[in-house]
Amino acid sequence: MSTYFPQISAPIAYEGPKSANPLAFRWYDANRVVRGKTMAEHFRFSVAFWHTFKGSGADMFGPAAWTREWNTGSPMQMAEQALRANFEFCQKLGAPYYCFHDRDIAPEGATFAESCKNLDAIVAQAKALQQETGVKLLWGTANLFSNPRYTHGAGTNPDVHAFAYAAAQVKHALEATHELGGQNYVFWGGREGYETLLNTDYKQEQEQFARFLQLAVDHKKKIGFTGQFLIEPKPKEPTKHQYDFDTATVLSFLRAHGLFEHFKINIEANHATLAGHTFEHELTVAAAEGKLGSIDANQGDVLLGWDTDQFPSDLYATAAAMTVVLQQPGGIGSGGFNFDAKCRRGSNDALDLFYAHIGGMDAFARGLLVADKLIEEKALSAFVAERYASWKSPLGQEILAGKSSSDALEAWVLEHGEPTPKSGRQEMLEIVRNDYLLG
Ligand code: XLS
Ligand code: NI
Ligand code: NI
Repeated sequence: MSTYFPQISAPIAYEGPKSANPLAFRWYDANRVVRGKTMAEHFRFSVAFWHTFKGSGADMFGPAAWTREWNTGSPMQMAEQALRANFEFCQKLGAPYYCFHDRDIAPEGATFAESCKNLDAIVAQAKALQQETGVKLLWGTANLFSNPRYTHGAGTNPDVHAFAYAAAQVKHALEATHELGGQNYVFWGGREGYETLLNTDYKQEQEQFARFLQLAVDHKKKIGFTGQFLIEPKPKEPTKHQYDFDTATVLSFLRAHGLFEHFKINIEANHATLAGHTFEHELTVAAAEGKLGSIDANQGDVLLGWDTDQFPSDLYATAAAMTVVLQQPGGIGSGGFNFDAKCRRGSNDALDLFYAHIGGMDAFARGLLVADKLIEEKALSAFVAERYASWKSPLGQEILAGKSSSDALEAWVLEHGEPTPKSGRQEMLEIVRNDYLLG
């Protein structure tokens, strides 16, 4: 195999918290067992092909700023080289999975047929490389947002021609994912939303979108794809208002259209904050319904309001996230932690890709250890359980069992008078949390 990362001669090793080597793990020890599972099993870390191998450092104010050795030659040569770089990178990093969009692993052709042909050729090579390296596909997806044909959306496009094109593209991307043994397939509604209601039939677009997803559900069954379908909410960007706004919105949409059983949620940290929530909030909403399917592990910047897709380094956020994941039966299940994240424009060296992923994996591993201890010692949960203890009383049990009535509650209040608010002890709990994070 050719070498795109000659600076890294051996797989990144676990050296422990005292290590001074930035090219080593301090916390992520793949074989360490936590709550009956190895760290590798808890996380199922994945490299996002688009950022890591197609990212160029370009932004709104400047073009590509990075030179990547695999980005030379014809579009198909570049695709083959980037693919090889991906497998070399995953192996050296120790990431067991990768994720892709159809159009970032293979170039768009002059016609739909040519695009399919390009994708099939790359999929055949990816299959061989997966076998050779043992690196697997966490999920595939279709890019339904970059090409100008999707300017007004894909499944929600006012032109049925564009809808049909998008459906055909999803069919092919799903088949590619199936061929590669992908464990999930993701729907991120890149331009499924609107810029202005002046030209938009909201109800019509909602119905179209449900049909779009149903077509994929039907095709999944037809080809025997047993992977999990995931929807990735995001409130805005690129459109002003996107239909998959947040987890609660998506779950309600799925219920309303008879699609609930077919999908779980892929939660991206930066999308959560764009929606005005925390990462932990979105994970909690999904897990409450057993719908936390997978995670796009990144973070935003509190001083910038957009999807900056930074690598995760905030230990408060990773510890909170892992507390939710650990408490969902089966944890992340057949999903994983995909680094949908990119280096800053100034981090222009291919080595930065290693630092970025190592830092992200360590941030989550450390979060896992903190969460494990918090849960084990009931550091927060004992307080929460006590806070709700009155619901265990006969009155609480009757209400929850649906055996109470407004009349009965009125009589009860007349007899018992005023409730007394107890302290929620937020500041005390923040001290406890800090003890665990720093301890
Ligand atoms: C964009 C999304 C995208 C999805 C996959 O903001 O995060 O990268 O994860 O289409
Ligand atoms: Ni994402
Ligand atoms: Ni994103």
